[in-house]
Amino acid sequence: MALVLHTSPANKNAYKVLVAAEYSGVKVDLVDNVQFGVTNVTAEFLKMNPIGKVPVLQTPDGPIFESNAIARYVTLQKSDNPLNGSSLIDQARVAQWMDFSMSEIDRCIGLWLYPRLGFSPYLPPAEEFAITSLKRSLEALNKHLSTNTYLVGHSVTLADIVMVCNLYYGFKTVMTKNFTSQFPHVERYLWTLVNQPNFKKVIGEVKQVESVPPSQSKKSAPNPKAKKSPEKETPKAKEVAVVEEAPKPKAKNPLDLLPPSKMILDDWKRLYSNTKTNFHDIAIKGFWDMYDPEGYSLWFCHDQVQRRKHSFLCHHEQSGWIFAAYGLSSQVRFCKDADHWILTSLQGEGSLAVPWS
Ligand SMILES: N[C@@H](CCC(=O)N[C@@H](CS)C(=O)NCC(=O)O)C(=O)O
Repeated sequence: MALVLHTSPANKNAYKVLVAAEYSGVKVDLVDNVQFGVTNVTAEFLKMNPIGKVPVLQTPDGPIFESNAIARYVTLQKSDNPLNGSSLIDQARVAQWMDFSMSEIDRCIGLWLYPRLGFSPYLPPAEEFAITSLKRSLEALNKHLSTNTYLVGHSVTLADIVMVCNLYYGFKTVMTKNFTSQFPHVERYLWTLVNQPNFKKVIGEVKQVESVPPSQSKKSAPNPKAKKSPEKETPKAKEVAVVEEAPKPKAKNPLDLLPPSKMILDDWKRLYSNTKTNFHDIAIKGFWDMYDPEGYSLWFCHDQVQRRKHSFLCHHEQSGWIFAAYGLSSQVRFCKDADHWILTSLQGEGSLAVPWS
C-alpha cells in the first residue's frame, strides 16, 4: 500500500510532508479534499486521528497524525537521509528546531492571526502577548541565521522544511515587510528556501502579505453583490479560507442593551494621569466620587502568583477572565502592580484598572 496523505487543500502542515517527500524521493499520494465538519468527523476518519485534524498519513503499518511526525516518517523511508542530520547531535538539533518552529513560531503566528480571522476571541492584550513572543523567537532565529545558512549543518534538513513551511504561512498571512524587516537573516533564509525547486514545486510562488488583516470586529459587513476577484481563488488565498471556515456567528451580548453609564471613564483617566502628588486623596477619592455602581461592575483581583514579574501575562490572564465573565472584548487595562481594582463597563464601552494600595 502506498503512502496516502489526507489533508485540506493548500495546507502548510501537509506541505512539510510533501516537501520532505520531494527531497527524499519518496512517493506520497495526496488526497486533499478533506472538508472540515464533514469528512474529518466520520468514524473512519476518527480512527486515523481521534481529534479529526489533518494532515493524516495512511501507511501500510497504520495511520500517523501530527505533521512533524508524519514528515519524520517520510524522511525515515530513505536510509541515511541527510534531512535527518548526520550525527547524533545534529539529529537532536533537527528535532530541537522542529519543536521550536512548532511551539515558538507557528503557535505565536496562530495566536496573532486566528483571532483576527474571527477564529477565536480578539483581545488586544492577547495579541500584544503573541507578537511579543513571536518577536522574541524571531530574534533568536535571526541571530542563529546570521552565521548559519541552514538551521543544522550545511545543507537542508527536516528542521528547515518545518521552519520554512511555518514561516511562509506567517509571511503570507500576517507578517508584513514592515514587521519582518527587523529580522533580515530570517527574510533571506525564507526567500532562499522557498525558491528552491523542491519547495517551489509544492508551495508555489510565495507573496508576502501587504497589511495585517483587520480584526473581524472592525471589518465592515461583506457586500453580497461584490464579485470575487480571480486573485482570491489562488491556492494561497484558499489556505486562509480553510482557517476562515470555522468562525461561528457572534452572539449579541445582552449587556450591550443596558443604558449608557453616567460615569465617563476618560474623565477619571485624565484625573489619574494628571495627579502627581497626593494620589490617594485626589485620584482615588475622585474615582469613588465618580464611580457608578449601576453602570459598572468592580472586581478586586489579588495576584497570588509570584507578584507577577510580567505585566503582560497579568493582562493576558485577567482580560481573558473578563472576557469569559462578560463576553466583552473591549480593551482591559491594568497597571503594573500586582493588585488592582479592575473596572469593567457593563455596556462593553471600556474598562480600566485602578491601582489599590
Ligand atoms: N499539530 C497539528 C495541527 C493540525 C491542525 O491544526 N490541522 C487543522 C488544519 S491546518 C485542522 O485539521 N483543523 C480542523 C479542526 O480543528 O477540526 C499538525 O501539525 O498536524
